[in-house]
Amino acid sequence: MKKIFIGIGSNLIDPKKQVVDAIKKINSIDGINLISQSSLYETAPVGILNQPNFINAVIEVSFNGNPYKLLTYLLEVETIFGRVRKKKNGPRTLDLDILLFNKTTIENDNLMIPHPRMHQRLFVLLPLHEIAPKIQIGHHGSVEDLISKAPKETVEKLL
Ligand code: PH2
Ligand code: MG
Ligand code: MG
Repeated sequence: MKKIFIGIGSNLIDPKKQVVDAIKKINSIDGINLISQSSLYETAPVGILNQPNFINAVIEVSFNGNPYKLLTYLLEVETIFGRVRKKKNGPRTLDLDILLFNKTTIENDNLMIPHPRMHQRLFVLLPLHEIAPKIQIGHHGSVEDLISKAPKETVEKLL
């Protein structure tokens, strides 16, 4: 089976609801089916520090199209959820990132798979590990090993 993982983040306007509703919206798209979802995690911001905490989660989906088509759908969902692109790494109502798309490697200006920073971000690795404890992240190694090497971050699993 295909292994496609999507990272979800929000830190504006009821972030928990944004994430829960986004998962429903993604699952409602023709050709995309939700296979599993992590818990929600409350995480301290990485990068720009003076912004609200995030809610993060990771989902696994099946999809019968190519990564660019999936990206197009996810950008549409971000827009529907009121995403306005102002500052790189700044606050957002919804961020949807393709983390892994089977063993596909893509490196161009519009799309990078595996996601170029996922291997060093605990707010991605911990929810990913919850639903795919054995997964490999490109040439970086296994999610387990990467968690043990990642820089410290505040990541709290919510009930
Ligand atoms: N996303 C970013 C930058 N920093 N920090 C946390 N905790 N969670 C995120 O989803 C996040 C971030 C850019 O995409
Ligand atoms: Mg992101
Ligand atoms: Mg993004």
